[in-house]
Parts: sequence; structure tokens; C-alpha cells
Amino acid sequence: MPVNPGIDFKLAEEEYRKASIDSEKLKALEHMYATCPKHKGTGPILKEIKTKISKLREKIEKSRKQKSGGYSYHIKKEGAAQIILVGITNSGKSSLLSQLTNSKPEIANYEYTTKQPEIGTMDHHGIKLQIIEFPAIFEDCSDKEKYPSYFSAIRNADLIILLLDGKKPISQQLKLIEKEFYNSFIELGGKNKENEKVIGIKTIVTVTKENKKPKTKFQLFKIERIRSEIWKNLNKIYVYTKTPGKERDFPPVALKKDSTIKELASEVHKDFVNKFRFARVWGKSTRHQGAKVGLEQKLKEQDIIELHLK
Ligand SMILES: Nc1nc2c(ncn2[C@@H]2O[C@H](COP(=O)(O)OP(=O)(O)O)[C@@H](O)[C@H]2O)c(=O)[nH]1
Ligand SMILES: [Mg+2]
Repeated sequence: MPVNPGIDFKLAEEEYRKASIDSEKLKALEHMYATCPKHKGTGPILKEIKTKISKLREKIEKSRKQKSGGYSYHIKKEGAAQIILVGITNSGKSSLLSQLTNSKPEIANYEYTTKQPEIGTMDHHGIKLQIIEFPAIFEDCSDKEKYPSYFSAIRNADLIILLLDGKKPISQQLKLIEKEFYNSFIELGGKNKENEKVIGIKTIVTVTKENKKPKTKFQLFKIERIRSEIWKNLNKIYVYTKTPGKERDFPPVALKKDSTIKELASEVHKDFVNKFRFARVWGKSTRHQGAKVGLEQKLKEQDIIELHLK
């Protein structure tokens, strides 16, 4: 083999040979791909590994679908963002859901109270956010019961909040949860890569019940700060529209950070960019309150914008 492979590649190859189940094989192949030197000579080998990876992924997905009896579960995305609460049983997910939202899930000190996703709506200054309690994670759940369909229902989530039970070993919980998500082709905290089946979802971590500070690559926050942490990690701003001579409108409009008047206008009405004449802005994005601005003006949180149309 004209590869000149390093030790890491050889280890990954060994891992592949030893792997007995498909998900282990897949992980090993991905290690092989990552550690294989990338140059002209290795092109064919890389290609071969890639083909094996995609065939294996298809196989795993197919067997999952069969296991869940073709059961499919869909959650309609509502509001400005979808946020998922994840943790082992009894980690405090339902308590948090009921604290943040209008939802009244069952909270109990026995295990596996919440068998299917529970959905609630959180209000942030008039912006609606969809909060979902994911059923408790346990060993190999990604392959069991209706879990495969639950995992696929949240692939487009904007943020995952990991709740770690401070009364139980922390790093084990983290490892388990990461693994079950990875087996479901979701990389917690990962970035989305093009043409890859594994998607990344932004993830933050909190510890319930006890004040512990685990070592983790994820951003940690205190549970008391949850509301502002959620908003901060969505990378959004909210701004108000207003009609001349009147108070600002309520509720405000949620936009991506660094949005301009143009994005606000098209969010409010599909014709408003074409009909746009100018806008007036009050707030942090302008030094002169009530200044006349164009479509390219960048907005900041809590700005108030008066759109003037043709
Ligand atoms: N001391 C303490 N107990 C909590 C906390 N959050 C939840 N619990 C308790 O832990 C048990 C399980 O809570 P629950 O929200 O149903 O957990 P879930 O299984 O993750 O939904 C209940 O008895 C709660 O009262 C917390 O922050 N501190
Ligand atoms: Mg629960």
C-alpha cells in the first residue's frame, strides 16, 4: 500500500478489524478516514473508505427503521427556535420544562416518567421559543423503542441543553449522551459539514441538584441563568417595528444576529423589500435617534424600526 500511514491510521485499522457491531465499525472507519494521509497516492484508499462508510451508514439506518417498525414521529417547528432538553432519567428535564414554559409535564422521583417528547413554549420578551423535553437517554436507546424516530425528529433543532444529574457520576452521563446522539448521526456541539450525514447541533451544559463543575468541552452555565443563556446561544436579536406617530409594536420580531433592515422588511412582509423607501431607527444601532437609514443598515437588539414604504 503506497500510503505511508502513521500510527494513528494503523490503530484505526486495528480498531476496524476488532469491531464486532456496525456502529463500532462505522466509528473505526471514520477514524481511518480522518487519520489517513491525504495525498495523490492515498486517493483510491480514501475513496474506498468513504464508500464503505456510506454503505454502512445506509445499512444502520435501514435496520433502525425496521426496528422502530417504520414508526415515524414528527415535531412541527414553532416559534423563533427549537431547543431540546436532554439528560438521563431524573436529571430534572421535566422540572426545567415546567419552569420555563406553559407545559405541565409529570415530574416524579421514579424513572422514565417521560416516555415521549414533551413540548412547551417559552416566552422571551414576546418571542416564542419551542422547548422540547427529550425522553431520558439510556444505554443503546438510539436503537430501541421509538427513539430512532425521536432522534430524527430533532435533527433541525437550534440548541441542545444537556442536563447532568449532579448526584450521579457526571462524565459517564456526558459520554453516554454523546454516544447515543452520535449513533443517531448527531454530533453534539459539532459543526455541520457539507455532504456528511452526521449533523452538528450547538450544545450547552448545566448540572442539576448539586453545584458541580465538570470538565467538559461544552460551555457550562448555572441553571439559574438558563433563560438568558438560551437566548444568548441562539445568536439572534429581537427588534421592534413601529408605525409613525405610534408606540412600538408588540411582540417584537426575532432575527439572526447582524441582520439588516432588509432582513427585517422581508420578515415582516414579502413585498416590503420591493416597496421600501427608507426607515427610521431608534436604539443602539444608531447614534442619531430616529435617523433615516437604508436597507443595508445593521440592527442591534431592541432597536425600534419604522418602515416607510412606496
Ligand atoms: N434537588 C433538586 N431536585 C431536582 C432538581 N430538578 C429536579 N429534581 C427532582 O428530581 C426528580 C426528577 O425530576 P424530573 O424533572 O421529573 O426529571 P426528568 O426525569 O429528567 O424529567 C424529581 O423528584 C424532582 O423534584 C434540582 O435542580 N434540584
Ligand atoms: Mg421527565
